[in-house]
Amino acid sequence: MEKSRSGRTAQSRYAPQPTEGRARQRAFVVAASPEPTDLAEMRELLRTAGVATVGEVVQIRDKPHPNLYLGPGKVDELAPLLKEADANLIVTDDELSPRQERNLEKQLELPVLDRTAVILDIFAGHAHSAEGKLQVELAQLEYNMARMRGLWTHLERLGAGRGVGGIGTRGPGESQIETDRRLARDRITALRRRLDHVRSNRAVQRAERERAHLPSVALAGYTNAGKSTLLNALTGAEVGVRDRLFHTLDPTTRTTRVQGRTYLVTDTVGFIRKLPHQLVDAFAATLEETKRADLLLHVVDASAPEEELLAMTRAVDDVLEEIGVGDQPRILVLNKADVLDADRRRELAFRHPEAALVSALSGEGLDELQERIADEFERTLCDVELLVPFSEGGTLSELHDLAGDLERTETPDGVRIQARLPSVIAERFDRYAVNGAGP
Ligand SMILES: Nc1nc2c(ncn2[C@@H]2O[C@H](COP(=O)(O)OP(=O)(O)OP(=O)(O)O)[C@@H](O)[C@H]2O)c(=O)[nH]1
Ligand SMILES: [Mg+2]
Repeated sequence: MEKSRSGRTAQSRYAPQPTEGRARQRAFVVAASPEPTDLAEMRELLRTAGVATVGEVVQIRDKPHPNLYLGPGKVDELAPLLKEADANLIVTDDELSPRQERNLEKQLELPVLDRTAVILDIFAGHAHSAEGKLQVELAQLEYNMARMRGLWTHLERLGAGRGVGGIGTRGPGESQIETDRRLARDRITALRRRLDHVRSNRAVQRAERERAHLPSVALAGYTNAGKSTLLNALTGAEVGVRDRLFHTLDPTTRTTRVQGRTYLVTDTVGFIRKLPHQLVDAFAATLEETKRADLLLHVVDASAPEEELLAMTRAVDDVLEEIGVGDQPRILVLNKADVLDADRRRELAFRHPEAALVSALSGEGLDELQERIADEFERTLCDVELLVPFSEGGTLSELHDLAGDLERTETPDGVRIQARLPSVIAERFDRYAVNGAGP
């Protein structure tokens, strides 16, 4: 994880030399928080990014210090600790303002990375598809643009001090930053254009699926909750699964059959607390898959302690709200049941009576989950009576897929069909409805 931003050299002057047998990047994690926080998640993010954590400090304060993130006294205390731990990188648990970052770096003479930069770095490493890569680059550029702007205002203020807008106020720094910003803006425009192009391909695929009229389920949840494992278990897909954060970035959709009906399941990017807004924006199209689903499975890692489970659930709910899927029908899926003892199972059943307890790994609870999914769709089922001309063989086979059981009678005018279909889907067959018995 080299620090590289436009307007700076990719290799920081503090860049550590590779040392044998020791982690090359040795991070000291710091947090300013109103209450005691566990930095386990940041350690996990760093592990995913290939960085060792060699020390950590949490300062309890109502708000981060506006100039330094930590209080000045704490920063002084930190200096010897960094030396002792032989840290060559400081990582903060929150996104920093450009000013905080600059001051902290200057004072401690080590490169500083904030939470957003760490997450962006992981995304950059895990992006495989063309769309994924473009989305991550866009998020990174937007993050950097904000930093350049910060620096620019700072220089502008220096200039203004020397005489309002007169000769000598335009330092070389400023024009360099203006050039950088223009380049960054051009690149952002180019990226958006290329993303539009890539996305139109996906829109075509989606249109094909929609033509197939299949009801759809989306898996959403905290990163590492087991969404991809569940997709594989439900549909027999072979999506990559790993014990690391943000392993999946690209959406995958597969079909599965429950009680004779076919439906679609989509697995997509996971969420995290304080998810950088640049990523939410850049991944809007990917998250679209979640928005379009008829039903949401909110997958939670139930092996986490209750308090953390609630925090993760809340973080996911917040992002879902933010992207506009707040009131979609959903089922809470408590995953990783295989590692729970009897006490914890009882507690979960008591605290989350509406949730489905499953293990995507051992298969426990998956039949019940499939039934709950079927029930959700069942609730919206309505009876239809259709007359489909013989020439529309495709429509007939679609109806077989959708309805599972249906009654068909051949008449001289075509096939008469009685079936129960989800109402959203029944509407699409309106034109075949007979005698007002249709939807
Ligand atoms: N014990 C246990 N482990 C599980 C279960 N489901 C998933 N895991 C493990 O949890 C880790 C993460 O699983 P993934 O399916 O990659 O999780 P994800 O939600 O897709 O994660 P991201 O794509 O990174 O957001 C892997 O090591 C899985 O083997 C389960 O039911 N029980
Ligand atoms: Mg995944």
